[in-house]
Amino acid sequence: MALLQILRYPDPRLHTVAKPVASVDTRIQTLITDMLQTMYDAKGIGLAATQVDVHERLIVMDVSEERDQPLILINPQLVWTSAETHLNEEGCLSVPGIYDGVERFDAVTVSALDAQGVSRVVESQDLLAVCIQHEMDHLMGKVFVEYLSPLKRNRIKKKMLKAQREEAQ
Ligand code: K1U
Ligand code: ZN
Repeated sequence: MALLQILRYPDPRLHTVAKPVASVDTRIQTLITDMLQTMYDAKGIGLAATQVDVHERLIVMDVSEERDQPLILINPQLVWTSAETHLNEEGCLSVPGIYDGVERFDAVTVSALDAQGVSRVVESQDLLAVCIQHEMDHLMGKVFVEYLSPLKRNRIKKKMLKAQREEAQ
């Protein structure tokens, strides 16, 4: 197992569009193990491969209280979205310390492969639905701050760059 480095906004690699996973092999299974460890260590509820600089369509999540219900989505596709949307408070491990509201579908259904390469359909609502939409955005190279106003986004960008400069000293 290994802890992976999480890219920090505004790293341009976060805007890379991920390619489909070609084969669910031992390389992908090792990546899943490492991404889960990285997500749990960072106290996140989700992590997209994009955030660890791997540009393939893979997401790990766990929204359970006990942190014992990992969910793996490989090559996820949205197959249904609810008519209703809500503004939800979101955070991001690539934008530490920043939380803001994003409008998301209340419920979504995705089809994806699981960690064994078996095709599954996952129905979600509430926090899991929000997390799936947030992580699928990462796979398209989109970070949640891009839903915010240019003014807020620029402030966040400056704050992140300042924190990264201070950390490097
Ligand atoms: O993708 C990521 O960076 C992980 C992100 C997922 C996420 C959190 C909240 C809403 C949508 C997506 C996080 O895990 S941020 C940290 C966190 O644990 C958290 C923050 C706010 C609410 C719940 C959890
Ligand atoms: Zn994120």
